[in-house]
This record gives sequence, structure tokens and C-alpha cells, in this order.
Amino acid sequence: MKKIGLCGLPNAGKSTLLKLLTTKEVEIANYPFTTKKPNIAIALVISEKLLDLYKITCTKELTPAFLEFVDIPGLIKGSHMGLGLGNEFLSYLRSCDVILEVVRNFKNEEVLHMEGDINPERDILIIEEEIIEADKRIIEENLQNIQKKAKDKEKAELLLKLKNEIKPFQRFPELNDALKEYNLLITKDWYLIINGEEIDIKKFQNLCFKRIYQMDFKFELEIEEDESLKKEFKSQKSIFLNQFRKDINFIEFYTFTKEITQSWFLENGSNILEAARKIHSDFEKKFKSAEVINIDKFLQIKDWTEAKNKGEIMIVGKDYIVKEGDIIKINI
Ligand SMILES: Nc1nc2c(ncn2[C@@H]2O[C@H](COP(=O)(O)OP(=O)(O)OP(=O)(O)O)[C@@H](O)[C@H]2O)c(=O)[nH]1
Ligand SMILES: [Mg+2]
Repeated sequence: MKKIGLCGLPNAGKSTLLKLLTTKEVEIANYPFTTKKPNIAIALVISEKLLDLYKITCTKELTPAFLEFVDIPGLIKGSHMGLGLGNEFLSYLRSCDVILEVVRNFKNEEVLHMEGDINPERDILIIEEEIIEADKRIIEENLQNIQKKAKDKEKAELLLKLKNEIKPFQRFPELNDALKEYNLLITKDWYLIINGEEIDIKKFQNLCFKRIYQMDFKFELEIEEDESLKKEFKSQKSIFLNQFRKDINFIEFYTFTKEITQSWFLENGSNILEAARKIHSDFEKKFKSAEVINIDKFLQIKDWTEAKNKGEIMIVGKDYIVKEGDIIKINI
């Protein structure tokens, strides 16, 4: 499962976002460095399609797919040199697969901003400089270590390429697999979420973010906790989660038995054995074949046996690549 790391300056709203998405009780306060250790929590992602399927299956249980978020202590200017426990905080970020940067755009005199005023553009630049400096150091250290070793020639060439090309807002996701052991931040996929008032995001679009989202975390939390607000305003949380899972390259597939209806996430391009492993480790080992139907088709027919009789259920082997919206039954 991909771990999604929340990165940002202190008081940007990272822990508030974690609480909103995962309902985990986290420490949220108006002073910097409230969060001192990484905090992992699971966000359930309920899609419209899953709910449509559940209306037909009417099972006792409904279990949605989930995403794993990690709340990380705030970075500050100089984090890469160890200021504010910077190196330790950066190492938490390195262990994540995807980065969601949180930037503050809400005014509140009671919530201190380390730089004195609200300026998302400047804050993004501060974080970026820390990331670049921290990765530069790792690249240089490792380059010195491996340059002399013949067996690491290829890796040394890649590190040298990075050393020459590294600059703010440049990302190298194509090198992530080859250089995995170094846990570089600039080879990961980065996303940006602006917390607070909506702003024109044009000026952020040519940076390094695969997508930019906007949400007022505190307001969304208030909606979650108040039934009358819930009726008045559409919650952005579910819209964000469903969009974000697509953006990080997950597809959604479904399973159901007599007892339970479930949705699952799988990396796009995965085969059905990987889906089987998610459902149950035994299913992968004992896999014989699988029955598959697209959810839209199933929602029309509404019955597995009838879908079978109509010839709408495919029987597939272990090389089948799972598609968005597949309902899967594994035969073992
Ligand atoms: N007005 C307003 N306040 C917010 C919003 N989001 C967070 N806050 C407040 O800002 C303060 C800091 O929020 P946290 O979620 O603790 O921030 P953080 O990024 O986790 O901070 P550190 O753990 O110190 O790095 C809290 O007092 C929140 O209630 C928002 O959208 N609007
Ligand atoms: Mg926090």
C-alpha cells in the first residue's frame, strides 16, 4: 500500500487534514511543532459506485477501500541542516511513497505563522528549498561512496545526472525505481493542497505538482460535525479522496459475498493475481481462474446468475490486467 506523507510548514493544517480525512484523534494546536512524531492513519474512501453496488447486494457489511496517510512534523527554513529536528522529520517523509504538500491560505491571528504573514507562494518556495538542499546532500554523499565501485557504475551515472540537473520544482519520477534505496524526495510524486480561502492556482501550475487541490480543512471539519451544515454544504472531503486515489494511479475494483461488499484499490496495470493477494493471501496461491464483470453492466443486470446466463461474465486467467470498475470473483 502506498504511504502518503503530509508535508508543510508548522501550523499549515496537516494534522487538521489528517483528522478530517481519517477521523483519527490527533493533537491540533495553534502553536508550531504540535506534531512531534509521525502519525499514521487510514482514510476510508467510499465511492458512489460502491454505494450503488451495496444497494443491490444488501449485505450485512460494507467495507470501503482505504488510503494510508502519514502526518509529519512541520519543516522550517534550515530543516535540511537539522534545525527544528529537520533531518529526522525529513527522514519520515522519505519513507513515504507519495507526498501531499499542505500550504496555508487561512488568516487567523491566533495561529502563528513562522514567517509573519500569509503567503502561500513564499511558503511553497521555503519547503522546496529544504527539499532540494536535503536531497543534494544525499546525492553527493552517495555519489562519493559508490563512484569507485565498478558494480555501481549505472547508479553512479544516474546520481551524477541528478547532481547536475537538480533544481527547484524539478522532479524525476522516472528514476524512482532505479534509485529506490536512497529514498530521494525529488523522485517521488508530489501533490499540493491549499488550506483555506480559494485562490487562483495558475501560478502554481507550472511547478512540480501532479495536481493541485483546494479545501478549507477547518470548515470541512465543522461540516462533518454538524448535521444542519451537512445538509447545506456538499462535503468536499469525499470528492477530494475519490479524486486523489485516481491521481495517485489507483484503480478501484469490487468483491462481494453473502456477508460483505467491498471495494479495493490496486495500482493501475496490476494483474488479477495481485488483486487476489489483496483479498486473501491464500487466494493468490490457490488461484485457478476469476470471473469478472464491469460494475456499470452489473448495476443494470443486478444479478450474478443472470449476468452469467447472458454471457456477460468473463472468465479470466492469472495474466488478466484488472480494470477500473471490475467486480471480481476468484475461483480457487
Ligand atoms: N481558520 C482556520 N484555521 C485552521 C485551518 N486549518 C487549521 N487551522 C488551525 O491552525 C492551527 C494549526 O493546525 P494543525 O493542523 O495543528 O497544523 P500542523 O500543520 O499539523 O502544525 P504542526 O504540527 O505544528 O506542524 C490549529 O489551531 C487549527 O485549528 C483552516 O482551514 N482555517
Ligand atoms: Mg501537526
